[in-house]
Amino acid sequence: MFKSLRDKFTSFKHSVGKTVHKKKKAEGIEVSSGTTAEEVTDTQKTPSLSIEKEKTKKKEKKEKVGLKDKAKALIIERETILDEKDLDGPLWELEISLMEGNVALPVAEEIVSNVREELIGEKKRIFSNTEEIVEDALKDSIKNVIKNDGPLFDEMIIEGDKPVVILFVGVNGTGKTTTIAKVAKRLMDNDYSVVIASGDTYRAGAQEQIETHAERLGLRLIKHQYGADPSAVIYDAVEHAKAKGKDVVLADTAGRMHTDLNLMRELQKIKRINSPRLTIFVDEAIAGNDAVERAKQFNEAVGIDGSILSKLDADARGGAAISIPYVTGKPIFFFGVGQRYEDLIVFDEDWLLGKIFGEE
Ligand SMILES: Nc1nc2c(ncn2[C@@H]2O[C@H](COP(=O)(O)OP(=O)(O)OP(=O)(O)O)[C@@H](O)[C@H]2O)c(=O)[nH]1
Ligand SMILES: [Mg+2]
Repeated sequence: MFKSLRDKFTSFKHSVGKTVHKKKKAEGIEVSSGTTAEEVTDTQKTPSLSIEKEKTKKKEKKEKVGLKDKAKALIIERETILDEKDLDGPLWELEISLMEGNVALPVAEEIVSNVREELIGEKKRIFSNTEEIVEDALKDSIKNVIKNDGPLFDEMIIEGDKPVVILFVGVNGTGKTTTIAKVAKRLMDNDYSVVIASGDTYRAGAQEQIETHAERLGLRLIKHQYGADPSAVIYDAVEHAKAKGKDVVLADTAGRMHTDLNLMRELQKIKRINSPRLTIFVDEAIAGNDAVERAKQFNEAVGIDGSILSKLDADARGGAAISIPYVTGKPIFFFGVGQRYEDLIVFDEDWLLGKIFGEE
């Protein structure tokens, strides 16, 4: 998980570290040549002193010059670390690396620009290690692109009028149905009552698949015949939930391409009729930039409130996790990290940053 991004960030840290080191070395030479002239002039003023006195004086001067050197070096170090020109190369490499890690172009540009801003002109950090400075800058930049100040999933369930209707949408095979089962399990573990609407009346086997999950979880499933209007199935599930005082309706839908206008209209109709509290876009992390593009298109066509990114366990790159919140302006609520019901992780900035920068 995130191995590729982690490796790329490590290489960026080394690259900046090397640049700083090189420049320090170059400017260090400048410091010693600057102090020699002063030393020579001072020594020339003391030809008549006795040898002993001369020795003591020289020692004192040496110490004085040493301190002066250090002070100068420190000032130069301030300037060394934070030079825009020096960072151009590493930042360019970073941008390429981010794109190779499946980070979408506008997101990569934003991260690079944030990192540039953080690294240049910062004087308070001069005493830290360069790689730490760079890692902090990267972390802050990523935090900046994934942050969302909206309400959390759990808050919306607690505060929403019951039944809270949640619609799951996305392209084929990305994990919608499995994710519904995972979310249902999580809600049940938190003492919410759940009804599932079998809104995929299109794909052969879809109804049996979700029925199996409902049976395993001991949940009521509302379904119609294959070919039925999904809006009507979901409507019935909502009516059932209202009648039985259930807390949450989780509505499945058939997978569809974002480019299929008719099927997108069908989702708009489902939304119009059932007014879901949340429309959640589900996609798989391994789809990388395709997932980012689809998230954007579903958001534009149907309007999403957030995403769930499945199959993070199978994704070595990780770019979609960073890109989707930025590109849609909507949060990621959960990550799917396996095929079991408990393989659902609540989105958390620190967890994500820990995975990207940690040791796995
Ligand atoms: N490794 C892994 N596999 C997952 C995850 N989520 C779902 N899957 C698997 O992905 C496959 C497709 O999952 P579904 O839930 O059927 O996907 P869907 O979006 O409902 O598919 P359609 O209904 O055909 O559009 C199944 O084999 C799931 O077990 C996950 O987080 N990690
Ligand atoms: Mg499905």
